[in-house]
Amino acid sequence: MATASHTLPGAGAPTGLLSWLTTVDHKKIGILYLYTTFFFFIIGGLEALTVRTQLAWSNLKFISADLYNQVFTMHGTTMIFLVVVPILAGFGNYFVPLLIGARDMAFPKLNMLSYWLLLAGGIVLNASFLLGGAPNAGWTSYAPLSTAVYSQGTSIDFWIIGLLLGGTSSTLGAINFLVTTITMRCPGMKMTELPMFAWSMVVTSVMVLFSTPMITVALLLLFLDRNFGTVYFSVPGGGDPLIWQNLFWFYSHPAVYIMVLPAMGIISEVLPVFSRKPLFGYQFIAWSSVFIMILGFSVWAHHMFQVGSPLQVDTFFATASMIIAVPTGIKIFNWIGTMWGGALKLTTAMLFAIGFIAMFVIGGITGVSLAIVPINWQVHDTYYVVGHLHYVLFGGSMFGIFSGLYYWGPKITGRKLNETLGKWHFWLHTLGFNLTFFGMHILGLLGMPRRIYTYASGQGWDVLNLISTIGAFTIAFSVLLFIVNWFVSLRSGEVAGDDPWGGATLEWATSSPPPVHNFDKVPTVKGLNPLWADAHPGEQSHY
Ligand code: HEM
Ligand SMILES: [Cu+2]
Repeated sequence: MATASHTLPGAGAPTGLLSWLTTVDHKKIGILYLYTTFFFFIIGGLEALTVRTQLAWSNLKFISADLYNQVFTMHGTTMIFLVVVPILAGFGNYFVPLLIGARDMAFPKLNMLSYWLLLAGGIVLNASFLLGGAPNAGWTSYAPLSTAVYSQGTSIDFWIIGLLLGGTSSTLGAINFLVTTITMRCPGMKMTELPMFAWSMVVTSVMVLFSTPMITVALLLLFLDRNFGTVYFSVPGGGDPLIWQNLFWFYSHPAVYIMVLPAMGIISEVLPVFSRKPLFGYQFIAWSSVFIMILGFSVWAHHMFQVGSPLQVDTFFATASMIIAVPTGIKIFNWIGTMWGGALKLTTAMLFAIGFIAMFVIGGITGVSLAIVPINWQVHDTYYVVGHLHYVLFGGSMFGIFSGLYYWGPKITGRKLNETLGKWHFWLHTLGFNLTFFGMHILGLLGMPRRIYTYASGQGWDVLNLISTIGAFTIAFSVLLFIVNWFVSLRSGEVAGDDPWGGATLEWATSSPPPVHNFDKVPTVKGLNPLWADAHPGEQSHY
């Protein structure tokens, strides 16, 4: 970054290590978030490759069973708590103030603290590998498996402390996003006319504030059980392990939306720009997020159909889980409506946005099937679930994140990414993704349990597993292309200029990268697409 910045706007801003360590500028904090979380994405990806190598064929012993448990636990934990949740906060940090025409976040120092807490959480979690063994009870760490009786040593304590740090980081971040959007919008911007990404960060932040306390409580109780002799989760002591499951999922189901709503916000910015049309059905997309937020709090027990709840309880959660597909469907139709009849420009950012829709629909459909109790009983804890969750979190969130990196990367670095390499990345990524995860649904139906270390031959599982492993290495190769592209473009990519894509929102009204104070003159806006209205005065009329 430093090498090229002197030729680009935004020079004059202090650089050097100290400036990064002490920064309270939302853009620099955003960059720190993005680089840190991408680094964890690489770690989580290497863990995934390890898991896939171990599972490539029956009866392999690539790593020991004990290490396998640590690696798959750290893979899931890392991808969720150190990659997808915080990378979206990183985008939020960089872009929410720019999108709403503000000079910074409301609480810059709190913002800095959020970042450092996240980094501390990541270090604690990963340090466990060197300090007696990494967490090994799965990313859900169900009690009683995770209690001191069954998990001796300190690995689960590292998990608890790491997650508490990450949770505090995301709570502070949520407060900051809410106060920033409520109090610091530029003149003329109504709360109900926020750019969709900023809106999605508002809704997400409300979810974070209501859900994170639940996992915080669960983690603290587990810590007490493990270290101070309490018995919250111990049946012989009069406790109940289901308390863990309820508290954990009361956070972790909403967390699915915490991980996907901002990604939906990103593609809601990208699709209109490359369709050359305003976002179709803005109000529908905006309010369906709120509907998802509310319903998202009443579906958690669809992860617990096995625990022997009364029929009425299961019916309630099954129904609520199916209803939540409706607002999601509304969004999908409106995105298609945005593209319909548009002058589509299939840039890499646009391809990833379209890929998001296609993959997320598959994940949504398998999700609805999992909400049907008898099906759930059949495929619970099998690879069907692993297939489903990756279509949602990888096909959804990660595709949205890559779309955002190609779309907003030029704003951050001042240079465009190479589109040819970008397209190679997209197609290999999508091919590899489907090779890796589609067959998992079939493996699940064939009875392959999730989280197993190895399996016997002759069950019809070998070939599908081999294909999945080949797919995983294909994804890894495509991500390598992205990394090369990013660093090469940083040095010698085409200079982006203020508005390389003909965007409609305020971040494109300032230089790339923006100056420290973002806007020389705080803009005044009217309507949903301020720059678009300037550039195409007539075209706003059909909106
Ligand atoms: C290269 C890409 C990836 C590959 C090849 C991959 C592969 C896998 C595999 C094989 C498992 C099952 C492990 C087992 O049950 O033994 C797994 C679990 C999981 N993965 Fe991934 N994954 C990838 C990316 C991601 C991403 C991007 C996310 C999240 C955003 C994610 C989240 C999870 C979670 C939450 C689990 C569950 C872990 C558990 O059962 O406790 N993965 N992954
Ligand atoms: Cu759920």
